[in-house]
Amino acid sequence: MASSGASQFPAAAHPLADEPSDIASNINYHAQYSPHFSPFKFELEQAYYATAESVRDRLIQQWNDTYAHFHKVDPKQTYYLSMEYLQGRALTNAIGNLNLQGAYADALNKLGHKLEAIVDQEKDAALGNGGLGRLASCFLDSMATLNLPAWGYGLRYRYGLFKQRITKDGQEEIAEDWLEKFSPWEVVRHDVVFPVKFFGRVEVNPDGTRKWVPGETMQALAYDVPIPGYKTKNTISLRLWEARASAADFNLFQFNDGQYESAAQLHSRAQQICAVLYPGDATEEGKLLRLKQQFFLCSASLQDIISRFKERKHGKSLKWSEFPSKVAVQLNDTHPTLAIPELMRLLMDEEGLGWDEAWDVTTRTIAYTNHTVLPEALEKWSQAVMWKLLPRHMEIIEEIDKRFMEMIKASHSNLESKLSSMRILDNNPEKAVVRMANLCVVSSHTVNGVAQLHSDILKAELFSDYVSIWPKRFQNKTNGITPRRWLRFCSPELSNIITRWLKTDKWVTNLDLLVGLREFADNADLQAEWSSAKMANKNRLAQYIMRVTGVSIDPNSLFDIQIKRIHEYKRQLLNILGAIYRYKKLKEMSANERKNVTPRTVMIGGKAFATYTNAKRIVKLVSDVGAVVNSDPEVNNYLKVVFVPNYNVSVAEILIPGSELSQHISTAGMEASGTSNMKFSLNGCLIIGTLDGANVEIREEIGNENFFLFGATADEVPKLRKDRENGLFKPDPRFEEAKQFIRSGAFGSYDYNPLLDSLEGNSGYGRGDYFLVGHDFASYMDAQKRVDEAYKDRKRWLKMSILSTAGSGKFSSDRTIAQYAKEIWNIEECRIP
Ligand code: B1H
Repeated sequence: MASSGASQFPAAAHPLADEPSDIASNINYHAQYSPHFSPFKFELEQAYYATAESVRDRLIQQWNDTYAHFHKVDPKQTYYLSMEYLQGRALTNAIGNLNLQGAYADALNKLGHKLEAIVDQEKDAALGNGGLGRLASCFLDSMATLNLPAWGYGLRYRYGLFKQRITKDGQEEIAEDWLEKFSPWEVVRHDVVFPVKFFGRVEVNPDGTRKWVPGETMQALAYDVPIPGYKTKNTISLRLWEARASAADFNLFQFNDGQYESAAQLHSRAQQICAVLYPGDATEEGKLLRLKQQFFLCSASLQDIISRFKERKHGKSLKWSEFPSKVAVQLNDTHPTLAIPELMRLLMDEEGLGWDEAWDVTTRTIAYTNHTVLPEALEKWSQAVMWKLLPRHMEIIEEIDKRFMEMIKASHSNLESKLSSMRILDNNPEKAVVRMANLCVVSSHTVNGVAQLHSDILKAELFSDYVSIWPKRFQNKTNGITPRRWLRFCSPELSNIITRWLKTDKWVTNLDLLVGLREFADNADLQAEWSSAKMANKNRLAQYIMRVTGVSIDPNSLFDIQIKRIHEYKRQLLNILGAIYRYKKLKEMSANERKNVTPRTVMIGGKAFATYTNAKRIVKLVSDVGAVVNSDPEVNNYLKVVFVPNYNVSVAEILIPGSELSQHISTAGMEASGTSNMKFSLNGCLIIGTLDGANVEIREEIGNENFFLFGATADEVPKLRKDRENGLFKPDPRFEEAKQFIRSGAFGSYDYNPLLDSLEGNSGYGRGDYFLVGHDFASYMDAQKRVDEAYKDRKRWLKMSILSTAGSGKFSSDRTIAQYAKEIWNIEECRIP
């Protein structure tokens, strides 16, 4: 690494060799000399930490080389700002990316351990809620693999996403302590610390400029997580900020006076900032804390970015107009919107730029990704709370709003009547708010949606008025997933088959090569291999289900999976009502009739937000249905229903490779993209789904005939809702029968009425079947019939499965990130020699 001080940074002490015996001695070294436990223990846990540390040694070497190279070349860099990262486990991924699977397995064998058992020791890093967080993690993997000069920025939450336990009452949430012992993957950078300010007031300087006098100052301390690329030395950073108070803020006088709590007040306030991922925001206190988190991420990251920009001038004079040619900032949804006023403030108040210059730099630097059109997820912050926490930023936001209005009046007077909804500030006296999405659209050079349909809806609906002002600002970047974690490493069996048939493993970084499988889709040899790999994955999944639920499932049945956050728009209710109807029909059949039925195992997993009551009722209903069905000897050879507890990244890595059918059945127009649909289809799993989000593009790629389509389309939805309100909806008798069966008490005495009532009546969100479960039920059941028929024809099913994988090339996050790099960030590869 380049050294700026007098002394030279030491060269690598000794290069790390790749022989199993060298690796084993390195693991031994860590077990002895990086002790975290009492000496002389080398059980699974100790072996995991020592193994991880030996891998980390290699990553640190590559990491330093990458940083030094970026420093020397000084390319334009991308900074990805996200409140969420769902990293999952790191060990298998790191060993795989280093291409040392075999060597590590051998080394551990020598030490009396099995690699599979070692990797299972690791806790998931779950610093995210769902798709948006996992997308950020897939993006980091692709940025490293594509050798892009990029950084991820986030928060180091003490407690990530809760652990879900299923009890007789349904879901129970438990704090998940991913740092209980420590994480071998993070490196604290004691020299990377920035002050982050809150509260206070704004003062006017003698020259008329403005100055923020904060009421509270915290320190942001950097923890870096290495992100290795696949088969490249480039290793980039995920920089996670932790909040600290400084020693000077500890009131020794009060402490000595016995006032222990007030003595350490600032310290405990600092701890709260990164204590938990997305604390419930129902209370005023909770809202303030979430806003503090968002600002903490934005302020610390921008100070870091600016200091790097200054440091890399290499003695040349600072030209702020060049900032956007060195820095691209991507906002992962509106959660880091405060980066906009904070960059303006830093440039004006700290660096002395005027408004116009600062605005030019800011708007050429920042780009915004929208991930949802759901009204309740569009962030609106109370102006009162904002004035209190960030008075200077509110001044800046008011000025942006004012200038925006002036611009409309001056040059787009046709839009004047739309101003009240286009403005950033909503000054409704009942509840004055800042609309974060509007602030992002007005202040970014590019706004993108995450799938074609979603981007079209953004342009036609949510942001339509802005499109006429800035037609070129709006883009689509269809999401993607990393083929490393989601095929190469989670299903080595299938990966090896693919490599053998394509005669190359280049598909791992060039996923389009999978189309080469198409010509063999009918080949009996490939089908036999495919089938046995799938069966191995199904067996592994069945063992897992047995271990965590005690339910025995038959690997010869059709494995049907829906895993995602529990939400009414994702319609787990449609799935379970379908399973309930299936169960009822099985009960009515004779033993002989049942013999024609395709046996199924329906697995549903996902977490419900702790205060989302209807989502929790759905979890309870699925578990109750499972309890009844699975213990019914008459039918349980033909149907099992399992609620898979504590769905997370590692569980997905077991479920997805073992799946045959997966459900992506949201009300059309509501799921922005979905990304698990891509993971399933990449793993040769067929999709039953609506024309929503990325399903549309998946179906285009793999072919209509390989996709079980049903349901209303996005443009039909508004009229169907109207029709319902006008009493024009005629429910399918099967739908009525399934609901009635629940009401009859078939699944116990729990009160499901609120859930069933949400499907009744005729108006309103959360009532009157807003999500159109009733409307889509008939076509859903028909599509399920087609699934059952198709599964009976083994060859046809295997062919469809192979064609799913073959058609999934487009959904690599490498493709997505290459498009962001070229079409939004304007950055290029910077590979270390
Ligand atoms: C997505 C979110 C989200 N969209 C608010 N929006 C949050 C909104 O903590 N919050 O306040 C957290 C997350 N998440 C998802 O993004 C979409 O629903 C998926 O369809 C999409 O695939 C994913 C990635 O783009």
